[in-house]
Amino acid sequence: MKTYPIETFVLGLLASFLWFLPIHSAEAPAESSAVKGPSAKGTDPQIQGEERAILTTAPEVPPPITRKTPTKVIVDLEVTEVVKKLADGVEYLFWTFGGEVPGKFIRIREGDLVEFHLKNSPNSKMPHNIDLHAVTGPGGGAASSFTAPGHESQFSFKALNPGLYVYHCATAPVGMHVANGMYGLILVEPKEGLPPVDREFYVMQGDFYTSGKFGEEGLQPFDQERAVDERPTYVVFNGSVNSLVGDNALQAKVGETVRVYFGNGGPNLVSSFHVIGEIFDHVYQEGGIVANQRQVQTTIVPAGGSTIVEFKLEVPGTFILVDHSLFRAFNKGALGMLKVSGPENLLVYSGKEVDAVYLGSQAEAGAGSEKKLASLQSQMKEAIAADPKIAGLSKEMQMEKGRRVYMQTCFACHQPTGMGLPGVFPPLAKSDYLMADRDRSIRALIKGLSGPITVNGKNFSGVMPPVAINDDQIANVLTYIRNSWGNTGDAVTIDQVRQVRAQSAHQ
Ligand code: HEC
Ligand SMILES: [Cu+2]
Repeated sequence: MKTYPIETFVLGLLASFLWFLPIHSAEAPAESSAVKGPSAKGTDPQIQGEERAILTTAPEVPPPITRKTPTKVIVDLEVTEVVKKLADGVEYLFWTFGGEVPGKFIRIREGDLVEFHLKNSPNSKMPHNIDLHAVTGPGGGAASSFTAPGHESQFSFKALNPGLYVYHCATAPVGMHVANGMYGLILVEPKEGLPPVDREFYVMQGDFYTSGKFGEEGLQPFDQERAVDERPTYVVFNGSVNSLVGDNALQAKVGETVRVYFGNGGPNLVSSFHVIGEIFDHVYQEGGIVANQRQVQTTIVPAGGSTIVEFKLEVPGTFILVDHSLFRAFNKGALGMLKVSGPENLLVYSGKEVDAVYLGSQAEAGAGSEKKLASLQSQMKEAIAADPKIAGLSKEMQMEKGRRVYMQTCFACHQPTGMGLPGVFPPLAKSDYLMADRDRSIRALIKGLSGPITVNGKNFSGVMPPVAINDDQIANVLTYIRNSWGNTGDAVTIDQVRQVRAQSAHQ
């Protein structure tokens, strides 16, 4: 913490120093030296014609390239700094290539000459640039593309090497620009193309560092200390928790072969990419262009790296994409879904999908809850306008928020149904112990609970550790469990939680 202001100062100096360089060179009559080379500009006889790259937003991928000859491809990419959803109720100021995280997917062909136009929105506060790992040249284009807000830079490169490459911002402080979402993928198709498949998807992982804990609501600032310590609050696919869950799930059909272009923006973590219930038929390890592995369960994807996986879908159901470092998947957001429709194949799979169904419904309850909350929020606005008596609605809102806390923090032990596990985790559904004493439950969440207790006539002697949630979340989750699964009770207020916290601090 103490070094933070000094560091900011130094980085600030560095950034303001860099800032001036390109503005001056942009005023010079000639283009910067990086784009002058004969291989990049002008007279390559093989380059025929000119086209504009189709850029797509994840999980979409531009169509395969059918051209048999190299051409000049113009890429237009705008950097914007935008507040968007990081998780339900949580917002973050993302820095983006093209308005979304990850940045636009760029697809070109080996041998193409790329004329890159990087624009930085006039609304941006920071200068930005781009380092494409597909570029052969100093900084991967970074020095030639440094762009102040309201400016545009242009540089060209020849795509010498096929492969799936990460691009990212490389402006100081680089870690922070990447941590704010400045990365994407560029596919350089080999001359002979990639084998045809039925569907292609674009999924990219990234770690995020916020001052507030996971799920803490509101606009969350970037946390430098957590980033340096490599302790992310969020690890997500495609820029937000639940970006590939529920209605946003990837869709495919039985019998199809899918290809996933998977990137890892980092800035810190290495991903153990896995699809629960599937085996990758082919892996193009580290995003190279050779399908060099078969029958892979989990493939490692370095920060600033990528992989291509292909698998055929034999059975219907929901398949869960995860970083198999599992707390990231279940506690930090690195979880997505592929929904496969079509006829059952009982010869391949009997249908007892314990894992898939369990995880699926858990995550879907989260997504459903988000929608309900949005509709309740707008209802509440209307209700306030029409009638000041909003007590009922606000309790319902608390319950929805509480359901989210429950699905993130409590369900693993007490089960999504609130039924607990006999002899191990006591039930919350119709629990006489829970409903008998509100303040005792508040205390249990603040301080933890251990030792023998009796719930509905059954004895439990386990340990519940104190849960890492704030007073608001405690009030909401207790309101939820005290009004679910057959329980009926009052809303628990944040003031009641604060009182108990103050009392127990004196004990
Ligand atoms: C790591 C597992 C675990 C997690 C996570 C957990 N609990 Fe518990 N909980 C327990 C255990 C074990 C007990 C019983 C402790 C004892 O025997 O004294 C318990 C007891 C309780 C009780 C009192 C007993 C009852 O059935 O009424 C309540 C209420 C409760 N938990 C609520 C929650 C809530 C709300 C959350 C999430 C914010 C939560 N728990 C998260 C394990 C857990
Ligand atoms: Cu940047």
